[in-house]
Amino acid sequence: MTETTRYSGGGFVHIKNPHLEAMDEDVLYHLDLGTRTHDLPAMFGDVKFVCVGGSPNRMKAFARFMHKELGLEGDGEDLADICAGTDRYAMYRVGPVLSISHGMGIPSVSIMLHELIKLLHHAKCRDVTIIRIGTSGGLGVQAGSVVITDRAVDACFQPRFEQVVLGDVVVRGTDLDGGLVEELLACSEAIPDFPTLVGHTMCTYDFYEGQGRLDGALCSFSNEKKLEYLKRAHDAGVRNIEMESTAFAALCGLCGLRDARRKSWDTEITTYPDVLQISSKLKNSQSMAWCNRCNRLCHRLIIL
Ligand code: R2B
Repeated sequence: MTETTRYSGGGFVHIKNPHLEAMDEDVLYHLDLGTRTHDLPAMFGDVKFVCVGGSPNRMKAFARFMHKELGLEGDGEDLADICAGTDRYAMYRVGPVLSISHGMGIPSVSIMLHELIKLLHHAKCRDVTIIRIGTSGGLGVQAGSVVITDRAVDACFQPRFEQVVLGDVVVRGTDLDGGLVEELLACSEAIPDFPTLVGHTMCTYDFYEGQGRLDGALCSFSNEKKLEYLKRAHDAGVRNIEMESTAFAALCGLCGLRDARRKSWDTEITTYPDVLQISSKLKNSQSMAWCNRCNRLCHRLIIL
């Protein structure tokens, strides 16, 4: 089964679940939020940018950085974790920006995205831009490169996200916004010491065997087979490997996070091994980069 429907609803975030309307209350269990317990429109109604990434600490650091960049009052050191009542995910709000961790892998990012998308819907947010940022393994690219994902593909190099629903395999598309890819690439031209390229991102269900690693607890293939697979991936246009992109692209696309005016971005920006590049089109036209090795900002570029 392939679902190709796309919503285009005036910038609102859509949920594709007829059951929700009949429910008195929607509890966002893993975010420790709910429609009865929290005034979601008041808390989140003016959110315009959502940045999601794997690690809670990194997303906290990103929120602090955003606090400074936006010139908000205070030093940003005491930002509260909105999801503090649960230790599943961490969420910080800084002006129009939400910074949220999603953990590792498709199941974790998928749970977070279901609840985040419902949150944005209940809060009546409009024209929301969502960007996944994170580390990934580069394939045939210089270490430290930024890969702007033009296509999220599965481990068979197909642009699809497969999920078993009630015993059937449901296949969803993983389209990303080509206009945004070009825009981000153009931005990268201002930073010659920071290699940036466009390529396909391969999403796997496993970090070890699933990504051709020889050092897991199990390994069922030879080094030659590994190299042959990685070469096939490279020939298919894959330039980096991670564990969330297909679910991210499918869920965001289906729920209208790219609206009819194409304002929203669900492009991934990933890099390996030490630099996390975080770019966001903010009101001051700024973007930023975080160095995982020294745990501080070490690059900066200007977004068009
Ligand atoms: C990149 O890094 C993590 C695995 O180390 C995983 O979340 C990913 O996609």
